[in-house]
Amino acid sequence: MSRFSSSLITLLGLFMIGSIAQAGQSITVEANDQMKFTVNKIEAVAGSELTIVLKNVGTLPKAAMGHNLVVLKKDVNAMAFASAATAAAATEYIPAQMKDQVLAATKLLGPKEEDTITFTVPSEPGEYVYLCSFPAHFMVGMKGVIVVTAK
Ligand SMILES: [Cu+2]
Repeated sequence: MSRFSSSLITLLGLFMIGSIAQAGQSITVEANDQMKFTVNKIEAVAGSELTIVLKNVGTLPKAAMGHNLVVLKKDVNAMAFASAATAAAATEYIPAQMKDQVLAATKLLGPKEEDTITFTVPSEPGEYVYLCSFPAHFMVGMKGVIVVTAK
């Protein structure tokens, strides 16, 4: 393979990471050892049912590189949530005092594990942030947004 085509593939790979997953009803998101989600934007229609499958494709141990996917309610301060989560190891990094700000959340996954969440997309259009609440992962960009459009 030429150097040109391999860099083109790299470029396409980067493009894909930022692409929009079709608003369908089941979206697979991979989490990896680089502390990234492979899907950072999901479009969904208000009031519809959405299924997100989170797959941890990494190999590092759960205690060092666990991942989850937490969907926050509208206008929740994601940075505040992530900060509080660092002290919530006992509850898989979902801080008990902020549990009511969570729309849906997967389990905390170790390497090669996966979990599926199904929830009803809010009726209010707008942007809903999702993040990995494992310590420091949100800060390095392990996050995305569900863009809810009116039906
Ligand atoms: Cu993570």
